[in-house]
Amino acid sequence: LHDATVARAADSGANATAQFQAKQKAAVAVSKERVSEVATAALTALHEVIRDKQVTYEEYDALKAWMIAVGQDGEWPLFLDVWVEHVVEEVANADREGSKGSIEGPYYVPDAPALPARATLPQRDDEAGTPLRFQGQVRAVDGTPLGGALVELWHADDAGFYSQFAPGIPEWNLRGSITADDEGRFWIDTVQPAPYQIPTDGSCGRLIDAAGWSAWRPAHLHLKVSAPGHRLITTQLYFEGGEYVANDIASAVKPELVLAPTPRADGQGDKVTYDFVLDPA
Ligand code: MBD
Ligand code: FE
Repeated sequence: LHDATVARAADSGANATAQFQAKQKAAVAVSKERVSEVATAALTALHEVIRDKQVTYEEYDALKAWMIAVGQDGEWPLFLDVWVEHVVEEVANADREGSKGSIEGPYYVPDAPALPARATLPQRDDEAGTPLRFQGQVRAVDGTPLGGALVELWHADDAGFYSQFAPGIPEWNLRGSITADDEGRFWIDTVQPAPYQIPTDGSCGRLIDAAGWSAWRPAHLHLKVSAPGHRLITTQLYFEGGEYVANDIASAVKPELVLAPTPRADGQGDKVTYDFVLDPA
């Protein structure tokens, strides 16, 4: 099923690079001391791997060729978000008391269409997939409802493709910025996404193939939830019993983030409730 159509790296990888460059226009100010501290530690860790694994000149040249190709394919955002971001997220969110975060990944686009608390995500007339009603409430850690909270939701379609990154999908398909009601509640109608396969025809796919790894992420919803005076949380939600939940290539599943949807009374697909708890800013 999931092999029927495979996103081309040339599309999704390069689009992720362009998208990242558009939002990262200004240089980030980091002190010389900090750059030296982190860069020295990173290089020292790599030197240790070379000693420990007795890396050969052949392997060193293979690495060089591969790193050049990652850039040519535009797959640095994909590579970094799949294999590195989860540890950055772990460090960034270690002190949170509220909901668990997870990685953003390469396919977020800001300013998706604004929608009310009861909304249907933009989708095609014949959008494939089981209808899913995703509902819940946004609260502070002390339980206070956060009226007017913003719930940004984006996810892949029933074939595992993201709008604006795979070709032929309407611009804002399955992307929305939902404003919760006065009690922080929201009811969003969408469709169940499919698992996501890392493009097989690019450099990340070549690494996966060469190492004999799985190329898959479990089906997931991406979210950014925010409210004035509170820390924005970037997270993902998964589906109990779904393929790859236990072996996500991006290491981004946490037990607290696994949903268990149930059939709706009207027989029109599934529903699931998930409440978000935001830390104070
Ligand atoms: C995705 O859909 C994703 O969420 C991540 C983190 C990496 C690659 C594809
Ligand atoms: Fe994703």
